[in-house]
Amino acid sequence: MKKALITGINGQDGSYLAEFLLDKDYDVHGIIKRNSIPENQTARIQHIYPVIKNNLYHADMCDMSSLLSVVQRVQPDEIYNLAAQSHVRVSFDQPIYTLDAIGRGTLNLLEVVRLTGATSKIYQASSSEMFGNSIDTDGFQRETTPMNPVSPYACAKLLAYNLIKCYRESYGLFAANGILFNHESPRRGTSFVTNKIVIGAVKIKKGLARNLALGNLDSTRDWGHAKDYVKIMWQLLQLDNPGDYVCATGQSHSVRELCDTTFRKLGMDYKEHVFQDPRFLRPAELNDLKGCTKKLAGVIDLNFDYTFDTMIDEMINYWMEKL
Ligand code: G4F
Repeated sequence: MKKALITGINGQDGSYLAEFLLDKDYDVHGIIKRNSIPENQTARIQHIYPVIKNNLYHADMCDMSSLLSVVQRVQPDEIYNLAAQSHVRVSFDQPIYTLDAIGRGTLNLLEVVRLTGATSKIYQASSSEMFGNSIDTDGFQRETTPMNPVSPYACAKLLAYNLIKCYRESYGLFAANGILFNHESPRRGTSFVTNKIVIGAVKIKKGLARNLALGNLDSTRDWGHAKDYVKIMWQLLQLDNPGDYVCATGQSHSVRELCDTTFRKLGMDYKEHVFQDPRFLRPAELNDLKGCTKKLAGVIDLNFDYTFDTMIDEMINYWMEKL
């Protein structure tokens, strides 16, 4: 039985990945940051809690000794580093913590593996945010596109990305970067734009709210489904050699289009409800993201279960029932 350790197991991606690995008969372990309300930390993994409850550890990416203790205890075959301060706008409010959790946190993990001589393969959750506003002439971002981060979050992710490459090349660690474009689901944090729009629209439909305040409506994103993407994380660690791969759908939509689609599916017009609130604008914006997966498709069979439309449908159905 293979052992996997997931940092951030209680996040959107961590929870889907844990399910996926349990289905593959992995012994799944996870790191959780302590919170004074423990239920908040396990909300996304309640359904698998009975199976993994003895494999959950309090640790923090900023506390190397806590990582050392977990890695020594679990001796994982595979480590998935998904923990982060993952909100781009918040990274402007908490730049130092964001850098610590993502940049130094990844270095802490790499040093634990190197110094203990562990043979664990490492997956790093790298991000399309690292590209900033660089776009190739064909409109896509790919592995060779220059990386010009425009937020503290993206700067921290780029540091972690480079550390993964550095430790792979310097020490021969099996360390892979998945450069994931935006990925969503009903489990997405409610302050990210997709879930914020779906929840806002459902509330308006049910008469629980009248309006929805958003930031920039003109940026475009390449939105895939988190469940499709966790499978890729695992596949990257099953390759003969570690590498760095873009994971995306290759299609982009604007935030405005997302509003239009969501409100229309609920029989409403977003223009009557959505307004712009400067509080949700960012000091610097990443305008357009669209990923090219040619390199990834060269090493694995790429087929996604969800489309943009079926993903929005799933999110709407979830919140129509829940609210
Ligand atoms: O949903 P978002 O907050 O995601 P963002 O900033 O693209 O980052 C997400 O994807 C990255 C991968 O590319 C991850 F690395 C990162 O951890 C995170 O998961 O915002 C998407 C777009 C932005 O252009 C933002 O300015 O939506 C725009 N937006 C407009 N109004 C808003 C809002 N974003 C949020 N969160 N809230 C708004 O009210």
